Amino acid sequence: MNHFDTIAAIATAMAHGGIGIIRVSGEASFSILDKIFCPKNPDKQMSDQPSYTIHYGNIYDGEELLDEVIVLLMKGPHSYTAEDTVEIDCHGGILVQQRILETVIKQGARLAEPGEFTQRAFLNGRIDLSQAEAVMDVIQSGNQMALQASVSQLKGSLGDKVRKFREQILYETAFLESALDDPEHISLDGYSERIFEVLKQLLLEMKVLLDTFENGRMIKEGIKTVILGRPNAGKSSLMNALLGEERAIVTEIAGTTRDILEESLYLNGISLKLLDTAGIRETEDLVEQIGVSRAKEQAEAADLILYVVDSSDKLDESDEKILNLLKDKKALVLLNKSDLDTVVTEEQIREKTDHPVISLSVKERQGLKNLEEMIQELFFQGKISLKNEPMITNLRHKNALEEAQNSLLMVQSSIEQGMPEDFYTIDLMGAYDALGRIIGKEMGEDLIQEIFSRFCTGK
Ligand SMILES: Nc1nc2c(ncn2[C@@H]2O[C@H](COP(=O)(O)OP(=O)(O)O)[C@@H](O)[C@H]2O)c(=O)[nH]1
Ligand SMILES: [Mg+2]
Repeated sequence: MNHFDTIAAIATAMAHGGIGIIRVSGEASFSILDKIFCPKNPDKQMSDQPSYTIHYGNIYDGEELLDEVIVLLMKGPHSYTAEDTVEIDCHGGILVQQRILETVIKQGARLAEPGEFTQRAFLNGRIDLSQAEAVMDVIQSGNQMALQASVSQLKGSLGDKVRKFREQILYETAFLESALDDPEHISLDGYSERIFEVLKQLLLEMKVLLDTFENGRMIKEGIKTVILGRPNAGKSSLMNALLGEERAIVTEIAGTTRDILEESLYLNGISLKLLDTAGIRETEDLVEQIGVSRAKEQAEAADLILYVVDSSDKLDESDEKILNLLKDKKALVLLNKSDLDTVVTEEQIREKTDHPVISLSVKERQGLKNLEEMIQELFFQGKISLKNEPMITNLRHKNALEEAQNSLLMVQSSIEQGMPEDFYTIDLMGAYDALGRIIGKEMGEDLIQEIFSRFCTGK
């Protein structure tokens, strides 16, 4: 257990609300409370009270009554920070919270840095760094799936997996080292073949984990969904229909949308970053030309393309160009305006592309539900079941995991090239250290500081 000074901060949002919470953590938190808190029964000393008890009373700054509060006592190590912690629940005014905080500080606490409570939980060994980072992700989760992924990481699913990898690597390194030190008693005969298999299995598991990153990123940031199509196909109408509001201008004039419009959409537990674009066609209009080239750029970076076709109008060379943009992409072809006499059939599209085709009428609100289900299906096989499987949602973790992967690949190639065994250990340790950074081992203090500084105050 480390010994730190006592810190304090307002933990609730800096706005007027029902309740405000001032959080105090560190060795002096109970004694500070005794100096400013007068319980209903004035004979009670807070420092003598058992952990996990709640007490009613008043907070004073000297003689001045500040507020009527209840206080929560949590003794270390069974608290968020693993230190003695006090939470003062006061009325949720900004001024009253600030006054109480000032009083706490006057009595010897220091104002906490952003993320410092969580940092202490980490430094005191209650949680690893991946869990600490998950705290922030939980707070910032914008959709149900992101929340599930963050909570799973908070519970330690990623850290457990990483520790398992590390244990295996350490075991092999230790074995190698002892064999090299004591060749008379420990034989390395056949070891290269054996460790090669171990590495193969490890690399496979790492790949499975790395492959979750794309989904993880999309869950966290939203699936970048670009609506493409010829002018007047109904792209802006689709955008509006999905959003449930008249966000984009819709007219029967081709070339209405020229710039990219971006909106977030929350769909059955997942988030879409929805982009409406200018219709793709050959045009003399300069502004429209820019719009078209922007649409193409967006299409390249898209996670998903919704290609809207006006099925009442026959396909032309612009459609061929768009179909080209869909190659190697996740895409759905939407045959819109099914309420009109249609000339483009599903079969016709299927001859040109393997992407799923849906007939719909945005105007009549027909087929939209089907579209939403298809999107779910396309990305998450329709299921939202990542409750216990660890997932990578954080770029820092991804980079560390890739570094570990590369180091293990180096070991494999040393084996293949018939290098002596002592060559393996450096890269094994490289992988071990890289993995360690995910959970906050083998990491410089400045980097750790950097990570926690992105937190909010009071957390
Ligand atoms: N009949 C019919 N008209 C539609 C449908 N969807 C869009 N439209 C009309 O098609 C025209 C062009 O729509 P808009 O959304 O601006 O197309 P965009 O150029 O692709 O953005 C407008 O007059 C819309 O009302 C549909 O499903 N059926
Ligand atoms: Mg439009």
